[in-house]
Amino acid sequence: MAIEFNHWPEDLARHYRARGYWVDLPLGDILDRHQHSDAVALIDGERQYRYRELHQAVNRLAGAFQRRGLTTGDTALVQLGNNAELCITLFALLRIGVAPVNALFSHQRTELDAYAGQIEPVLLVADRQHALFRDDHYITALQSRLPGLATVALLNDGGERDLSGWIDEPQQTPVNGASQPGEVAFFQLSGGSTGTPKLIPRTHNDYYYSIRRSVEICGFNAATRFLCAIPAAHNYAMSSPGWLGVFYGGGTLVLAADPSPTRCFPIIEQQQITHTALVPPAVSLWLQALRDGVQANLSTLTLLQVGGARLSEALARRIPAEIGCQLQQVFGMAEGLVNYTRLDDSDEVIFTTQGRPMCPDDEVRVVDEDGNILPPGTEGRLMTRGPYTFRGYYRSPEHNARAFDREGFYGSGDLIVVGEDGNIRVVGREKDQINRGGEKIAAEEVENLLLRHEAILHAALVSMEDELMGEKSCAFIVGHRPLRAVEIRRYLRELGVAEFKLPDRVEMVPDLPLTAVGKVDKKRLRQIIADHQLAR
Ligand code: J2J
Repeated sequence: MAIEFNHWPEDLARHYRARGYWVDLPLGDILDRHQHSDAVALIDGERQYRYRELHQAVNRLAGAFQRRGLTTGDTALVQLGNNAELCITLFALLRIGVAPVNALFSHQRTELDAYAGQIEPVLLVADRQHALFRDDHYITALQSRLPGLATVALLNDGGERDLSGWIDEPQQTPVNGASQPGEVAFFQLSGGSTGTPKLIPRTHNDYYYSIRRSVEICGFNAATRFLCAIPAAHNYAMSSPGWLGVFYGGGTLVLAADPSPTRCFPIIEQQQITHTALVPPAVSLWLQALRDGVQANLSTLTLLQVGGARLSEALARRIPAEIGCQLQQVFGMAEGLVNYTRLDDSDEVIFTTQGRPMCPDDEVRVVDEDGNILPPGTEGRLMTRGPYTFRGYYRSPEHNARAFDREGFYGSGDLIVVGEDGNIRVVGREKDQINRGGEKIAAEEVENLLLRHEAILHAALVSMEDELMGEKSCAFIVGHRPLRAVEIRRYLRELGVAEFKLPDRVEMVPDLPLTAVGKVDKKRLRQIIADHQLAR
């Protein structure tokens, strides 16, 4: 059975096909088109896969999954870090029509519970090296709640459920069963602004277009040697153009565990990396390392993409000057719309804007609070629809009613200004989210967890400025007794929540300021914390 999702209206779907955006090929085609190639597709530490080998590994794992009963229309919860197995698993699932949620490696019990509860997976793929999977407690707990979760594969397990063992199983069955190109290929994770993390169904057609067009704009080809050091399961790393874009173009993907200069500089030199993608805090660390005189030959690097959070103009200008490569700003979202500065744009555009939509049929509107379209050059809310922008979160009709307007435009919660040349500047945000150096925190999700603490009466999470991360989080708390930040962080850690969501600072207050309509006045709270920071 096909996975349910909100379809595009017929007339738009017809238009997207007529314009050649939707080509009705499954995403597995990205590898199939290189299946006879001896070029190196993937380098993960000491391991190296040629396209031919990668394709075979994918087929073997797809067969192993199929023999264990997985079939078209099933769903899977996958949590793997930046390694070859993540790529192999994704393609194997695509081959047999199983739609995964690719959780980030930083996610813990709370996040995985929320995703599993929504998709009711029949398969779990995880890594023994992740704290949650060091023993079987969490797996057993998940299975008792989700009786359909019959199949478990574990990286670094060594036993019968060992993922690498499954990848090595000789293929005995012909594999087939990819879902239809118009159907859901997998779920992406929303940065979120609500209590429960939302899932974004992405179809083969829409996602494949976003990859092909990204490859074209960013100039990826067989000579591209792309370093992926940001979380590979993130939409940015997968599709802008990311590692799927590298494979589409026939280039080489080099994986790294994290974007630190100590990790990445030697890899860039040894692997002759030509392209990579970072978030702004990583750029700061790279520039600092170079200023500190860290010896590194980065001369092969031609393009550095930066996205996920606001990049200051000052930092942007330092990139070509100090790293010696071109900068490309990327303003994207897992929900769809991706904007790029173009390789032949002027310095002015590249340093001061977040680029423009990649597709001529991306419709972007800037509206006021009531949804009225604003004149060009005015700051307002971003609304968008297009051939690769989703039409609804998975099983979330109420939230969708708020997130979309009547014409199917999605409101990203970003405040933007569109210049005369069409380039966008992201100037703020009206969603209740903290962007911690590209990692998104839904304030309500953390507040709900805080409210479960016996000594907490009220809680509000807001952003505060941070030189390196751009933003960090501060929790304002009304409690029965004074609570220290360490205590609160420990409490949340024990509940099982990604480390980046733990409040960086805690302020105990007698009460929370309210707006005229009785909502917590977060603007006031942000001001209070800004004043505190100034006073220090
Ligand atoms: C300011 N804010 C930005 C930017 C994203 C490519 C690149 C990034 C993402 C991503 C992605 C920004 N300047 N350059 O999926 O394919 C903020 C906005 C946006 C939100 C989306 C991709 N680039 N942002 O970051 O789903 O607020 O996707 O709405 O994680 O990040 O977050 P996410």
